[in-house]
Amino acid sequence: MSGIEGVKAASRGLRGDIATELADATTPQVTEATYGLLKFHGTYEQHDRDTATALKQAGQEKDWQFMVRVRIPAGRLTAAQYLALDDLADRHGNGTLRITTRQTIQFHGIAKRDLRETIAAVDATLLTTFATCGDVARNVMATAAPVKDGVHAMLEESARMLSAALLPRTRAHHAIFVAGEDDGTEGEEEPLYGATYLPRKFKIGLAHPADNSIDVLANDLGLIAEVTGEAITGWIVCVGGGHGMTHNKPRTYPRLATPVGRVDHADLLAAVEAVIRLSRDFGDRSDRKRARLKYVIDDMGLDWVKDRLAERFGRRMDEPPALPTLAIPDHLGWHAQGDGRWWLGLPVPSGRIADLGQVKLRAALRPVIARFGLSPILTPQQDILLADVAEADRGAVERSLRSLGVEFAEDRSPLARWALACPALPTCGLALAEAERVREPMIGAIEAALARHGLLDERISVRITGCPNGCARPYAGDIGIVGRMPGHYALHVGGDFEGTRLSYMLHDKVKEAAVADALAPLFAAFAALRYSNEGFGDFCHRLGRDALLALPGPTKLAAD
Ligand code: SRM
Ligand code: SF4
Repeated sequence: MSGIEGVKAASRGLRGDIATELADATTPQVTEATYGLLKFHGTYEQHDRDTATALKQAGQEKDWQFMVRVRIPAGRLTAAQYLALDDLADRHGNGTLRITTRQTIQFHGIAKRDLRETIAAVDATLLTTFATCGDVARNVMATAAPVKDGVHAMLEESARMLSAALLPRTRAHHAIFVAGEDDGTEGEEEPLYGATYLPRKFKIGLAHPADNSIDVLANDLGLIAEVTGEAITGWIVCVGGGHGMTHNKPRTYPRLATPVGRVDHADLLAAVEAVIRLSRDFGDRSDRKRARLKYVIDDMGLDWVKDRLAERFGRRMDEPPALPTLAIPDHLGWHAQGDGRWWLGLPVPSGRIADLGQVKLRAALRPVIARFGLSPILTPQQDILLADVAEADRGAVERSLRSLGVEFAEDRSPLARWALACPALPTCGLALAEAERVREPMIGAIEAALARHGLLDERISVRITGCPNGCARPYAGDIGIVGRMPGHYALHVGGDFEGTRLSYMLHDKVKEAAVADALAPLFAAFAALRYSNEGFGDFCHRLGRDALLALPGPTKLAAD
């Protein structure tokens, strides 16, 4: 068993020594066991990696700090919740809110002494940080589009229902972070999770076939709605998705979820619990690198999985139909909701809501959301939708945002609009290279390469991560740029925009400044040889790695 299994078992329902350690003002850090348990409560201990070396040389402590993540099913916030979170970013955080690729908000830079108060303040908004990290079912994703029809209402409602139903039963979170003390109990029973919770994180996403913006097949459990008229009548159950892998360790790999069944809408929760129990019972608890459900599926085979699922569901699920065609609509810009109101989708580079130079996005969002009573929705593309804008207010909303330099979708190229980048340095302890901080120059260089071939208006997705864990889902989409070592990236191509095919690695260890050069010959070939309406990822898939490598182009891309 890996070390954290013992910590979980002895934790009295995720209490451990958290309360005592948070109350200890003599150190800015926590112990390893408490670090592991705190994740379940929604926070990671980190340090500022930019200053670490200088502080060490000066014989000083690292700048220890915490990241806090909020659980926001389907990315839905009320105006009041958004404003409360915005306030916290100044009160205890680093002055930014960061929209994540799973439709949540993260705060960075929180000191240990402020951790309890920060988490309590989030919980006071009727959101929670509980079960956003750790070995449990995380934030439940669903399409962000606030279309006012029966199907979208059911998607949102299902995400909220699952999110609430899958929260662990322990009262530890409330006791420690809201009431402010360990209640001393031995721990409550966890009917779904059991005493040691899951072997690993567990991710759930709900998609409409016409809107796979959540990348449904990247989830441990992806559910695709079966739509009949104005209602969702059933779900295709797809299991075993995930992106995490380790460079040079082929026993770890990204995988798309596989359809294993179909259930009626009324059985949604029972089906989800059955899949969670499958992961709970068979995930590898000795090796956290191979503990995700995807490895159980591949190691044991689909027939075995269906049998084990039937035992946990109470009967066999219906055989799944062929996967429907999945599409990804553009949620940015102005869209009619269908109830006389509008939503405005704004691009947020890397999801970082901040005031940067002339672009004062954070300062602009606050008054607009408050004055017009807008409902913010966070998207899996790290963007924000401002919903419920009255027709008469559209001009005023736009003017107010523009006055503080906010960029609209039409101000950015399609490439920039669809690009994702994970936080990486300086906060992520696992980052091997930069991501968020090189997003703009990298996108700029790729835009220039596209422009040379008349491709600037192409809808191409680029996903940049600082390491192979895949937090910006780099192995789906058209182009994946994956941190390999400082200043160097593995370049992946050949996935598809719709998230239904994984990419392959074209080049390893490409220098940061050479990423656009490595793509340039591909763009030239794409412009000359593509089929009409063929996407860039589809083109790279059709030609294949060998043909792409044979294209004339720069030869010196990689590190020495
Ligand atoms: Fe992630 C770990 C950030 C979505 C796969 N992820 C981390 C940590 C907590 C680093 C750590 O363990 O010390 C990162 C915190 C960095 C920081 O400074 O904030 C981190 N992951 C993120 C976010 C914020 C990226 C973003 O750009 O928005 C996303 C938060 C989602 C949320 O709100 O819940 C985020 N992470 C993802 C996704 C995408 C998804 O789920 O759709 C993936 C790929 C899918 C998957 O799970 O396989 C992902 N994160 C990982 C992994 C690899 C897991 C694996 O099975 O190997 C790790 C490393 C780990 O768990 O050991 C990781
Ligand atoms: Fe950190 Fe790697 Fe995730 Fe980026 S992909 S946030 S570097 S763990």
